[in-house]
Amino acid sequence: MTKPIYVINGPNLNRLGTRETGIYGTKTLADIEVMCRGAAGSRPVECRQSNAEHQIVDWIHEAIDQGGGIVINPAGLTFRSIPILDALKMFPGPIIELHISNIHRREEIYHHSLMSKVATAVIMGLGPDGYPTAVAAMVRLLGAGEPVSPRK
Ligand code: DHK
Repeated sequence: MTKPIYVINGPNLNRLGTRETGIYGTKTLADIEVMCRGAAGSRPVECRQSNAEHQIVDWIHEAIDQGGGIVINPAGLTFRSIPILDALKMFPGPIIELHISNIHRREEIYHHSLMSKVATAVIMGLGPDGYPTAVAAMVRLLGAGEPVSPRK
């Protein structure tokens, strides 16, 4: 069975479409899920969103057991969550950290991601289009065989 790509979204991203549309655009999370499934082609995709840190940790554990790769936008937890960082450290496959906005052009509180040090790659500033871009890159990283991860 082909291992799925986990697309995990953090707090407040369930409000996409109406949330600060000047920064995050007008696409909803449902729109983004359709874009991710299109970019994944035949590879299965698990799309999840939670405002709860523990739930995101649990989904990363699920991906450790069943997933091939993780595309994650931890949103506001990017800069604070050591539990999410610790969970990602245990994931054996490629990880793409994703932000809709370019966090380096935002306020100082958004500048220092805790996650980038364990990510295979970081994509930011492409708006909602960053999601299918990340999924397509993950499909290539996973290729047909074993995940290729410089993290090893
Ligand atoms: C989303 C958020 O919710 C913010 O807390 C981050 C990120 C930026 C994004 O650009 O996707 O800082």
